[in-house]
Amino acid sequence: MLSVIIIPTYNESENIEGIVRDILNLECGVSILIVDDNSPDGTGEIADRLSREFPEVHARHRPGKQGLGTAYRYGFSEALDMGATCIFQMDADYSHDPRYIPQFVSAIDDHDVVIGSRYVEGGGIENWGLLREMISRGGNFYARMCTGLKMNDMTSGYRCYSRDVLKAVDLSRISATGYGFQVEMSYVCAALGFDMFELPIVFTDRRVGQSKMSGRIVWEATWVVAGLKRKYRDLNKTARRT
Ligand SMILES: Nc1nc2c(ncn2[C@@H]2O[C@H](COP(=O)(O)OP(=O)(O)OP(=O)(O)O)[C@@H](O)[C@H]2O)c(=O)[nH]1
Ligand SMILES: [Mg+2]
Repeated sequence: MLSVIIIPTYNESENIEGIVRDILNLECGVSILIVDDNSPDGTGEIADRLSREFPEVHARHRPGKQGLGTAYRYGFSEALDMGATCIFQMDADYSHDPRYIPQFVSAIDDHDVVIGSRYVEGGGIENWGLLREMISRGGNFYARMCTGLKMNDMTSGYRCYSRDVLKAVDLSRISATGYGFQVEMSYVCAALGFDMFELPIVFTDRRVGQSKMSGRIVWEATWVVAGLKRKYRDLNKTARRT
């Protein structure tokens, strides 16, 4: 049983070392795969140093910023090649508290996908401005309307997939590069009939460093999510369960 946590990074030099050490200090036997897009602030060099220090830490480098979604797609196939049995997604910026990792690891035994959810009982958000929370809640409302899924937090980027799920999903078809990626993955997993569980998490705003959130990412998510049902109508016909 090998759990691999994928951490995509772009300019996270102030966060990456702390988050990696905090995860390893949990001593829950997970490996970490950092996917850095040639960050100008030297995050990639820190990742390389950590990979030399800890055998559980692996660093991959892409030549330039290509978006979160493609970093995850790349990380998923690398983690599958490493033989991972469960594959996490996690941000480097401390929004995703490592203390939940053991709960994810135990929940993935009983479910195909575990989503860290801010919008179920026991979950929440700390230190976000009103506008940011409105975009997130509005985005989830919109995603529920467009997809018909009942999930409360489809845009959460703190999640864990079992190996079978990522083997079943045709990753080359996932087109969203930003936030829409989380919704597109959720939709495809549900359409394939996988069992998805929302684990309550408290999400905190990034401590340091700059957000990569942009109007372009929100716009991409808006049109990608609107087209999901149509794009994947073939999957709905072949789903194992509905
Ligand atoms: N490799 C790679 N990582 C990225 C890219 N864009 C964002 N990331 C990383 O993805 C994670 C989430 O990005 P954030 O900037 O925190 O975006 P966000 O969490 O949606 O926005 P905030 O809530 O404002 O922090 C962080 O670890 C980023 O460093 C990218 O193009 N390539
Ligand atoms: Mg963030």
